[in-house]
Amino acid sequence: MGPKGSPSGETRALEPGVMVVVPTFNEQHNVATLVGRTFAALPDAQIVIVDDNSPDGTAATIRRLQADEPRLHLIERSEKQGLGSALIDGLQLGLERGATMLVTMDADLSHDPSALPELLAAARSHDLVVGSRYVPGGEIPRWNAFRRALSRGGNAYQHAMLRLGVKDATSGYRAYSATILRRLDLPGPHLEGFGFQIEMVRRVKAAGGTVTEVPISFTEREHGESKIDRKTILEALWHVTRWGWSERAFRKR
Ligand SMILES: Nc1nc2c(ncn2[C@@H]2O[C@H](COP(=O)(O)OP(=O)(O)OP(=O)(O)O)[C@@H](O)[C@H]2O)c(=O)[nH]1
Ligand SMILES: [Mg+2]
Repeated sequence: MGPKGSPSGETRALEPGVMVVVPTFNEQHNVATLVGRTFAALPDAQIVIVDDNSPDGTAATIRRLQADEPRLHLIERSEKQGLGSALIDGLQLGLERGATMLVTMDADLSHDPSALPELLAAARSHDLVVGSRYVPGGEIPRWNAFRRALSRGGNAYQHAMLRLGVKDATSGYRAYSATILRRLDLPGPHLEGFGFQIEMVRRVKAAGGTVTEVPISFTEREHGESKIDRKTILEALWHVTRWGWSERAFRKR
């Protein structure tokens, strides 16, 4: 781990296998439930929470849970540094600890841990499995029209520009094989908002990895605030446009 944070929690006695990476910023009302449901779904997995010094005391809640839970780890970073770098730090910890499959999952219970076994089953034959709202069987029961339009619009745009062959490239509920992550040579330059998710699909495909989607039901958060903002949307929009045009220019040459 670099100077940004240090992991805590004992792992030596545990079998490396699945590491579930969960970034948190002000998720105090969600993390305990999330941790409980995740271990219920995957008793052999380990979880790493990557917290950016949440003012609401999310890290203190995790430290309390760690007291009798050796499968739970915590990376504490000194300030809010964005979703992308939080995920990278968690994935790198998982690789360092010898995990063979690495899951990323939001802390706000939008991603139902009961879908984990299905995600991991698909990850046995693919390098990246995306939990998808837009394949048959996927759904978002309680989203308002604005969020639906934003997500649909973003995915239509990434498809038009990049042709990644993934219907829900912005979904953060995923499973990666350690093999493909090692090939990506993390961290590398990366985005910080949800554009990070699109970027990771590109990186996996560019490295020769296989990608598939499994349907998920995405639940709107009940507690805490969304961190999505205009800067995040513009960052993604700008980079997708830039990647799309540079790939077109490259093909023309
Ligand atoms: N460590 C860390 N975690 C973050 C940061 N920004 C967001 N997160 C976490 O990343 C996950 C996704 O963020 P959300 O705010 O739920 O974003 P979203 O799902 O696009 O928005 P909603 O659908 O409105 O919830 C959550 O677990 C957040 O707590 C950050 O800067 N640092
Ligand atoms: Mg959310």
